[in-house]
Amino acid sequence: MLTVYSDRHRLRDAKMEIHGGEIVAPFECPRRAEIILERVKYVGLGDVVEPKDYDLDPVLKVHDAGYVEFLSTCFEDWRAAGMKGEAIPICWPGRTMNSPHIPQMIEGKIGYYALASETTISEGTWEAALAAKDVALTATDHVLSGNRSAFALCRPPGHHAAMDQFGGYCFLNNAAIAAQYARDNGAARVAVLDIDFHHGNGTQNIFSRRSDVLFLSIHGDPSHAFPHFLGYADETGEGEGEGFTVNYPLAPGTPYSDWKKALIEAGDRIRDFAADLLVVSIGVDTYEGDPISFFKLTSDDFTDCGAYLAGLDLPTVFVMEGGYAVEEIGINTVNLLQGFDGAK
Ligand code: B3N
Ligand code: ZN
Repeated sequence: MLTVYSDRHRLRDAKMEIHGGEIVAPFECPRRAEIILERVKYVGLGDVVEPKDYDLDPVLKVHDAGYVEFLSTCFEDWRAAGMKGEAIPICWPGRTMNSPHIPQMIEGKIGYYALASETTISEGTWEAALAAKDVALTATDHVLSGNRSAFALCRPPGHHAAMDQFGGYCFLNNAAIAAQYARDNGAARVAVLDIDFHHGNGTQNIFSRRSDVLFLSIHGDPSHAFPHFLGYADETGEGEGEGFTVNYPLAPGTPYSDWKKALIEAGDRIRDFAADLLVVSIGVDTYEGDPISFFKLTSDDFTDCGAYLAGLDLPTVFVMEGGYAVEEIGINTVNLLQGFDGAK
């Protein structure tokens, strides 16, 4: 399988995250992508290529223009306002302030465009996010041109990024950008299967009113896990998109045997939908040793999952999302991709 990788991901190197009332080192760090790349090369998964450059058009098909402008200028504006650290939201239009106004002051603006406060915008974040979308689009082009699969080794991840909100370590929604690009370049029906531990709230937000993109997510029950407010089983899509969003929230401690039942149900839905192309948001924070999650998948389970996905027999783009057991992230990610390749 081809891997698309850019070392520009290193430009996203935040120094802080808020967790447990403390400022801690970010779980989402450059080493994650480097370890995955090392494993890709070590096992000889296939060629590794640099991404091509794409402009902002594919981004603006799924993200709000004001949001994109905000992301591109946020860090500069933050510093210009005299702030010394990384840009971080501290105030939102919460449930009692459902306001359409976008403040001019950067502290208000970042609150408007944020869905959570653990994720800062640091110097270089925008450039790294742009490179990640190029990685996803290059992998998608590879599949659209007739190849069976490609692995987009994206970093920063994307699936929490909504039309106009960042958070959960995500800025641009790489999987959604890839799915929309596939729609615009020949695929009439696209399925996005999100197997990261966390619900893909951003991808759901982007496609929930659409019937041409089926979104399915298997994740930690949001009543116990981030992103807390989306990912419940009763969210099934809206308007024309009713029935095209499918959520499988699973309990703390879920082992692979139960997780796979949800995977098989999701696979059946993808078959019924008759997708032309599959985008897999691949997160390996479902691993039993992940420091911020609560499923119990083993390294071998990822191989089995990859083999199952191959059985769906669809052109498939794998887009990297989460996974924080850094020492095992390469083995787990590449096991899944090898499982897919091995089931040819
Ligand atoms: O959910 C957390 C979190 C939970 C447990 C932690 N421990 C036990 C150290 C630490 C953090 N933080 C909120 C931000 C999570 C963002 C998740 C990003 C992701 O992987 N999305 O797929
Ligand atoms: Zn995750």
